[in-house]
Amino acid sequence: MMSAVLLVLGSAAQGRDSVPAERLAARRWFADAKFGLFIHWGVYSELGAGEWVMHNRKIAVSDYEWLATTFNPTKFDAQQWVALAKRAGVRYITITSRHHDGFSMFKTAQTSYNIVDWTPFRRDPLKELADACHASGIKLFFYYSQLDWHHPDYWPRGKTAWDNGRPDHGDWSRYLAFMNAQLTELLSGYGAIGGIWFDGMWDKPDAPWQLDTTYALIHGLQPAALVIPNHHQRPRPGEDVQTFEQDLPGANSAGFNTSYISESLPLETSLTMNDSWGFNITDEGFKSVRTLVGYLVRAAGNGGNLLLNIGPRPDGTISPEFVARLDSLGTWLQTFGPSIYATRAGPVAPRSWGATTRRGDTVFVHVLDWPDPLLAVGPLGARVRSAYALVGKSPVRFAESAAGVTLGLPAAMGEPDRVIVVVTGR
Ligand code: FHN
Repeated sequence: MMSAVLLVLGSAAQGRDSVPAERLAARRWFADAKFGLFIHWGVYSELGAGEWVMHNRKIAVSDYEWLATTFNPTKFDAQQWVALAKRAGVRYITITSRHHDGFSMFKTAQTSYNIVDWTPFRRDPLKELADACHASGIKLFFYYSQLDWHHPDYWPRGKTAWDNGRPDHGDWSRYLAFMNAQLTELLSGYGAIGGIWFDGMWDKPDAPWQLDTTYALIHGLQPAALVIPNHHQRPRPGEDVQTFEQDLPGANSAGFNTSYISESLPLETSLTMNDSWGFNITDEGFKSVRTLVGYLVRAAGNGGNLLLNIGPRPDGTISPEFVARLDSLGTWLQTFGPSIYATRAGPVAPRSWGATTRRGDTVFVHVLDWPDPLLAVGPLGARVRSAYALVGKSPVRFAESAAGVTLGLPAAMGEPDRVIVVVTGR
């Protein structure tokens, strides 16, 4: 009896979320992509104190509206941004179309509070970026904040920005209609879009967000567009990727994420390159290239992507610290890309010494941190046919036992990752 009920419930749940072939293909593309560039850029960049500055400094809506009238990123050059992304080896860009401050970084008919109608800049940077991305084969995703510190209909308020002069009333259904109309614009006026990266629902997780309607709208407008929700919860029907913030899949050192890991959806980790998302002029906590390579490798070893963030300056330029690290990662990927792109999690879960990735019968053993000449990797689930160093192709000694495979490592030369290619088979 019980199993019959479960069967019925199971097929009902599947029926609600039956995924068409083009979206499944887009999910596979996403899982192959492995490396994306996150961009947080908006009016907040002007104050050089991160994207939460409006909330943190309790800036009144009227003052922030004035600040927005001065936003004029005359040095913004979409081609240069995309050229940097290309050099870095990223396969997609995810950019803030509207962050929690409620300012639209694109031309929208839903409010004049947007970069074309409200600022002296008068250009739509998302359109320019979309054109440059399409020309260079990089997919563009739009970050879209469901939380809004400016819109009067974002009511009742959630956990944030209580003291900024908004009215104590509003019409929630009008707010949802506003969001859906903006999403329609983003999915209609910018060519093929990779998907929408939602954020901010955590501000009031129990509000009637009517996600089914919004997700159906997105998938109806662009059937291959992915819905990526940063709500820090288990994925729901209609969602395509499980994303983790500042942590590898399943980890929760930042206090945001759930420990649940989807077994069917692609995974992603979003990460700041220093300690801020939006431009922060005093933040010098830049991660080293070695650390960033480690994140990329460990994300891939967990079966996920790394979405690595930059916060461009208010004039549209990108600080040299970001540029240098992206260039170094791109150089690293030129050699080590085959052990990252289009791989899936390897047979041995990430360890303190490193991680494994795999493509078909080939397992890539990534040795990030191991001082000894021998490394007991563990069972690979198949016999080893051959093993060699990815760089130089020199053979690597190996021994197999009931406990798994032990590798004789090439000497460390100070590189962030020693990659051993292990060819397996029956
Ligand atoms: O509040 C935002 C934050 O500003 C940033 O956009 C990050 C990116 O993952 N997400 C939110 C916090 O969960």
